Amino acid sequence: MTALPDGVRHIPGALNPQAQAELVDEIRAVVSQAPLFVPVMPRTGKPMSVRMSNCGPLGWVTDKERGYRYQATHPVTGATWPSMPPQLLELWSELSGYAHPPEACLINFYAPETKMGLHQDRDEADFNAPVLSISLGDDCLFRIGGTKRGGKTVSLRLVSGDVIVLGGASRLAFHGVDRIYPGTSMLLEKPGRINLTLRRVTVP
Ligand code: MD3
Ligand code: FE
Repeated sequence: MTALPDGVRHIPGALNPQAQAELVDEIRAVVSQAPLFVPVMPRTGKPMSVRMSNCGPLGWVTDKERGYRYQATHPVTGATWPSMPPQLLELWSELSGYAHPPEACLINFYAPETKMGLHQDRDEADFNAPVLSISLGDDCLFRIGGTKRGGKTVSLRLVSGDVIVLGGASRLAFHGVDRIYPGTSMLLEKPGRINLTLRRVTVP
């Protein structure tokens, strides 16, 4: 039994199967308006393996020239992001412990071979707000460490319906996704995983 780093709260089964299915329908509707795009690394232009979209007033995007940032419009269509489904706003008010609404919901889609390397999330102006993550579809192996690269890390299997809230000391922790376990969930039509991260971007 390994303890999670300070500030990490894991809520297994926070969403029941019906709530998960409803959320997947909402995300499908979002992605039909705001198609998944291929994020690329700043400067090198190297594509990441995860596919992304967003909903809410702001969305996280990245490209070769301008790098990581939040903006109000889709990088390909130029349209403003679809609004955030009410279910997500409710979950945030129940679980975040933060008095102001989230501004961005980043949608990460992981096909079976996808990984996400260890990184910190520091493109937001407000680090006092936690990040709330929702897992849907296949299980994954998630890893989180401390605020310095190369420190000790702990691994955690995240299952569809799980929520993790990353606040306090963990808000600037290094974290990543080492692997997806295809075929562990029947929620999605195809193997893969969706992760939603709700974030406050600006200081209220
Ligand atoms: C720990 N997403 O979008 S969610 C990301 O499963 C990201 O898609 C992963 O890392 C995913 O940036 C992990 C869990 C998570 C999200 C944000 C964090 C963990 C975090 C911010 C700070 C510390
Ligand atoms: Fe992250």
